[in-house]
Parts: sequence; structure tokens; C-alpha cells
Amino acid sequence: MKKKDNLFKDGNFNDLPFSFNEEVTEVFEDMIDRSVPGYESSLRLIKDLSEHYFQSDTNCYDLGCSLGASSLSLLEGIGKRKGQVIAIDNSSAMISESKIRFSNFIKTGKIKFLEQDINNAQINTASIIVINFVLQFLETEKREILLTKIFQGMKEGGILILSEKIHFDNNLRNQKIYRMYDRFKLKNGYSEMEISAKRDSLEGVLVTDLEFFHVQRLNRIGFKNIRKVMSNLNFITLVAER
Ligand code: GEK
Repeated sequence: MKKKDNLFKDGNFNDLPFSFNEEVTEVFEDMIDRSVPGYESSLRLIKDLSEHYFQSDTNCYDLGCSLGASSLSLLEGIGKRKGQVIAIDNSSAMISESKIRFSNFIKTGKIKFLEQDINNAQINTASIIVINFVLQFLETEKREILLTKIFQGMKEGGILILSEKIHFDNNLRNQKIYRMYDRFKLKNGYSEMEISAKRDSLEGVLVTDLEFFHVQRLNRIGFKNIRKVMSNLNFITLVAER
């Protein structure tokens, strides 16, 4: 069973700003389920899209893999076809735990986990690249550099699956959606105080872009057929083809 996220209860989280340390790793699955609307659907989408777009004998990347939930969707999507999932995260707690959970898959060579900053990742012969709620944690000026490297490491016909939290260019819309997002978290059992403590701790750590900005940047890099395949409140998933 998933361990309950009580990190911000009673203001007992003293590790500011937010980081993906051992404490967070222990409750991560509960945290992301209760904090990201559409998270489960994003995992199903990754499986369905990789079933269709995976090209035999290529690599799939899960950049910012946390505990490997998207990696598992990739493995399920690839099935028996020849290829490898390369799952990367710079949190040693996340990578150590993933290596334990996926030990059987690791033995078969179907997946490898790397503890690495994704800004330094080598991307080669890729047909599917997943960045599921991670670009938002990178310094803004590094985002285009990484996406360009990804584009260059992709095979023709390959896809990038990019999920992100976003904001809107209209204050009223932002306020309305943020209120709805707070209600989503309240319904999922977080208190007003936990919501506000988490928001403070993420200040400057999670920095969102506009949807329009994401699309414009992918276009500029050369991606084609860029489309939004999912949207839940202020969270979206885009697919872009090489
Ligand atoms: C999922 N994709 O379950 N290099 C490597 N990893 C990073 C970096 C970086 N520069 N910055 C952040 N991370 C997952 C969920 S969680 C999303 C991704 C969330 C990692 C960080 O350590 C964490 O594990 C992950 O990105 C973000 O589909 O918590 O909102």
C-alpha cells in the first residue's frame, strides 16, 4: 500500500525549499496521485502511445523518472519488441528505490536507471521520450537546450510526450483555475495549511510556462504535429513528433 503523504501536516516539513529527498521518495506515489490531476491518465497515455509509436531496436527515455511509473508504462507499451528504456533522475533516493523495484526488468536488460541530471543526459536512437511533469523543475534557460538535444537524439517518426503544470496569460483565469486546483487537493484530503505550506516550499523550484510558450518552443526546435492530448485544470500533456 502507498504510504500516506503527511509531510506538510502541522507544518512539520522543515526542508525548504522542496527537494526530492528520502522523505519525499517514501510518500511520493501518494503525493503525486493526490496532487496532479490526470496523473493516472498520463500513465495510460504513455502506454497507449508507446504501443503505437515505438520502433523496434530503439531506445525510450523517461527523463525525471522518480519511481519509474512512466517507465513501467513504456515497458508495457513496448511489450516483447526489442529495445531499452533508459530512466534518469538526479534524486539518489528515487533511483535507489527504483533499482530495487525494477530489479527483475533490469536483469533482462529491458531497462536501466541512471542517477544523473537530465541536462547532462545523452539521447541516442530514441523513438519515445517521456518528460512527465519534470521540465517545470529545470532552470528556464536550460529547457530549450534540453528539448533541442532530445530532438537531435530522436529517430524520424519518434515522439516526445511532455506533461506539465502550466499557467494562463489571463489573471482571472489563473485565479479561477487555482481555486479549482486547491479544491481538488482539499477533496483529496490535504488541509488548507498543507496546501499553502507546499505552495511556499515549491516557490522558485517549480516554475510553470504558458501552454502557448511550450508549443512555440517545440515548433522553433523543429518538432511537428504538436498536439495537446490531455488537459486537466492547469496540467496538460503535449505530444510532438520528430
Ligand atoms: C512520473 N515522471 O511518475 N535531472 C533529473 N531529474 C530531475 C531534475 C533534473 N535536473 N529535476 C527534477 N528531477 C514521474 C514524475 S516528478 C513530478 C516526475 C512531481 C526529477 C525529480 O528528482 C523528481 O523525481 C522528478 O523529476 C519530478 O511520471 O513531483 O511533480
